[in-house]
Amino acid sequence: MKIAARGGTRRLVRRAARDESRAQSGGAAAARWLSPVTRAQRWLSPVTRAQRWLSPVVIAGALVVGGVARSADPASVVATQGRFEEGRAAFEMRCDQTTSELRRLAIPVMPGTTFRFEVLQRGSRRRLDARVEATAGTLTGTVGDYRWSVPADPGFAEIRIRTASPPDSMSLLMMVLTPLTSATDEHLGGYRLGTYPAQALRGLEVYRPPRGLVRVEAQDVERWVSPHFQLGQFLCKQEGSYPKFLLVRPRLLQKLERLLGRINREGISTPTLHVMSGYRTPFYNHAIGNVKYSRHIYGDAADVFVDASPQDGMMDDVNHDGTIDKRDAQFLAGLVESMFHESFFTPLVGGVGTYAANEAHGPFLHVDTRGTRARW
Ligand SMILES: [Ca+2]
Repeated sequence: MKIAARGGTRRLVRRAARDESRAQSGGAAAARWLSPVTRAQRWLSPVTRAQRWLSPVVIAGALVVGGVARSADPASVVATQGRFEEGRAAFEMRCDQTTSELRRLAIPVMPGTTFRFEVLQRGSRRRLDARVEATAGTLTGTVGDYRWSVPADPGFAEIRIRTASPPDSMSLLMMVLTPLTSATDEHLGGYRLGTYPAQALRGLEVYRPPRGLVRVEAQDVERWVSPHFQLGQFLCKQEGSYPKFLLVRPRLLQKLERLLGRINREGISTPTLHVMSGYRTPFYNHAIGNVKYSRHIYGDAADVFVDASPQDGMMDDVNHDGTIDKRDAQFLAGLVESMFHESFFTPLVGGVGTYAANEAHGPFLHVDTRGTRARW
C-alpha cells in the first residue's frame, strides 16, 4: 500500500499512532501485574540466556553443531570475526513483495501452495543461475526463476541458494504455517490464541487476519530468522507450554536488520537487539489492555532496545549522555529516521514510537512495517 496524501489517510495514520500509543501505555500498566512472570521468562528464556552468555565465537560453534549451517558456508560467518557483519549476500532473492539480500531470512508460507522466487543480480533485474536445494518439498525452475512446492504439513524447511558468479549463498527458513482455520474455541494446538478482528481496520489489507501462524516447539526457539535474530526472540510473553504459535514477517526482520546495522555503524557494538515484545496473540494483547488492532498481533511490530554494554536487560546509554532515559529511545528513532529516504526503506515504512521508562520497563523503541508512516 502506498502512502496517500489524502486527508482520510492522514487521519488514519494519526489514529493508528494514537491507538498504538494507547496500546503501549495499556501494555505497560498490565506489565506491572505481569512483571514477575516477565522477569522469570527473561531469565529462563534459552534465547536470552544464549545472548547473555555466549560469545560470538560460541554462537558460531553452536550453529555448526546444530547443523543450521556449515562453517565453510558464507551464511555462517556472521559474528565470527569479532566485528559486526551485516550478513548480506552479493545477490538478491525476490519473492512476492519481498526483495532481500540477507543471507538468512525466514518466510511464512501456507501449506500446499507454490512459492515462487527469483535469484537476481543485486540492484538489477538480471536473473542469475543458482544451485538451489530444499530440505523438503520439490524445487523446479530455470535460470534464476524457481518454484518450490510447499509441503502439505506445517513445519520448517530450508531452501539453500548458491551462486557461482558472484560466489555467495543464502538460506531461506521456510515457515510452513498452521492454518488459522484449524483453530477451535480460540485455541490452536492447545495454545490460547484469542480471536483476530474479523473486520480489517478501514478495510486495509495489512489489517486482515493472518492466514496461518508458525508452530514453535521448544527446540525451535534458536532457529535463525535473519542474520542476527532468532525465532524465540519474537514469541509472545503469555504463559503456556509448547507448542506455541507466532508470526514474524520478513519486512519486520529486514527493518530490524537495517536498524541493527545502522546502530553498529554508529559505533555502538551490539550483536542483536533485545526484543521486549514481538508477536502478541490477540488473547494476550487483549489481556494486557491493548487496543485490538495493534501491529504486534499481525507479526510486523517489535519493541526493542540495545542491551549490549552492560547486558542487564535494560537499554544502554546509546547517546552517551550519562543517563538512560527516553532520549536513548529517541536516539534510536533518529537512526530509523535517517534511513527514511533510502530506496531500500520504501517497503519497510511504518510506525516508530519512543517510550520512557516506568516501574515495569526501561525506555524502548517501537518499530513496525504497517506500510504507512506513523510517529509518536
Ligand atoms: Ca543516554
